[in-house]
Amino acid sequence: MKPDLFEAPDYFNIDDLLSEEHKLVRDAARSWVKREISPIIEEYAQKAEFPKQIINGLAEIGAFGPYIPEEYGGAGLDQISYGLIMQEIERGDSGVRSTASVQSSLVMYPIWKYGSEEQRQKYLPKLATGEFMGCFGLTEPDHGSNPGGMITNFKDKGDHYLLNGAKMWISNAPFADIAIVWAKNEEGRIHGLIVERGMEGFSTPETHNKWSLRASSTGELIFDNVQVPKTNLLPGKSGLGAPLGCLDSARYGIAWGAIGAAMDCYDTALRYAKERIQFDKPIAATQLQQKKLAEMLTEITKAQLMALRLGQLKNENKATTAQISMAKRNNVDMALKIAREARQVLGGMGITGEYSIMRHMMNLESVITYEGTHDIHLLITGADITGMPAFK
Ligand code: TGC
Ligand code: FAD
Repeated sequence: MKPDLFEAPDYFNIDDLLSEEHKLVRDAARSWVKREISPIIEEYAQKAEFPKQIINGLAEIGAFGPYIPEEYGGAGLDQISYGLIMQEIERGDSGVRSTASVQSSLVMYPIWKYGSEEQRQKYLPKLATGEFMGCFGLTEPDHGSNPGGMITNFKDKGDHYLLNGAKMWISNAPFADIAIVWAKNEEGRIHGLIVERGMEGFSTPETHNKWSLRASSTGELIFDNVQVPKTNLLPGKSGLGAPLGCLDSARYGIAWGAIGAAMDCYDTALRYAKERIQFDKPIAATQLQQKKLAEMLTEITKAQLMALRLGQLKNENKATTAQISMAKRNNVDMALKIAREARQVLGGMGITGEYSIMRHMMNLESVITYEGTHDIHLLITGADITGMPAFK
């Protein structure tokens, strides 16, 4: 792969709106990605393997629980810092950002928000350092966009719960130490359970043959009469709103992360267009390539402003689910379109692993599907503006 010469576009001087802390956190993540991710990521994506050696580094840049309070081992940062970290990691690879998103927003967040004090003390500090890795099981083979229909269930057996069912498409599942599993009780009410690796009847087979997020490890969660201690139920919240609340946090991070992938594609295409000579001049001097590059930068700038404003609203606890959906949908779609355009700027070279663009493009096909598909986010916006949900 080519050396990482990334220079971040900031056409509207958005850096001027960031605090010194934001810039320090962002720059630390940016240098780490250049040093630790860029040199290895193509190889790991090609061999479809998660580079486990980066876990310590992710913890060191604050990617595991950036906004979790320091008393629980988190970095105690604000929501804009969280977004900036996700942006920088996804600039390297969406699959690596997935690992950080899941650990922070889908594992640490529910333990922090819905867990008991004992659960917080037991799990959060170890999740923050990466000593424990987690995954989040909501999706099932027959219930993806409609998680409320889930059939995974648990029964009260007096001194423990008995868990049965299966989850699929679960990021980090094959190596996770713990899983936050969403299941229905005997009354059909959804609860979160902390399931630990090693519990009898719990297995996590890996999902192979992915053309997307190849550097992220995806798997199933299978529960065959798993005895879960009663102390492992998250007591603070039940109902579908509990997992959906976690998704708000993760989707917010993706709205920032996708900008990172888009910036990398734009920057690569711009550099290539200036250097590539055809018909005795750089292709950057042609109107058609300039149209592509100018439109990419315009869309990146709009997405940056949307993410920053959403971050301000999140910091004030004012961001709504529908606003988060709009930003996730817009920014991932923007990134995928830019990846496709940028790939064309590179001609044949664009399909090779010498450059990051094709990997970003394939990754973004997952990002536009997980955490709520492109269609589902449009329907969330539609429901919000009309008051008439059209899901069912
Ligand atoms: P609906 O009737 O709308 O809502 C059910 C209950 O939930 C409440 N609620 C929320 N609460 C908190 N936060 C939110 N964002 C909430 N959205 C809804 C709602 O008020 C209601 O509460 P109550 O008390 O009245 O019961 O539910 P619905 O069944 O009609 O579904 C709505 C829909 C389609 C929007 C929802 O199911 C949805 O978002 N579906 C998409 C599923 C999804 O996003 N799955 C993601 C799985 S995790 C993943 O992909 C991780 S990838 C990680 C990585 O690698 O980065
Ligand atoms: P479906 O729900 O079957 O949707 C198929 C198509 O139908 C989509 O285009 C959808 O938009 C459309 N559709 C569905 N309902 C409607 C409707 N009402 N109106 C119009 N169109 C509709 N899940 C987890 O729980 N944890 C994870 O860690 C996780 N990681 C993932 C990692 C990867 C790589 C991938 C690909 C997925 C992951 N997921 C995870 C699952 C992901 O959240 C689901 O794939 C996603 O929610 C969509 O569900 P589905 O694949 O079953 O598609």
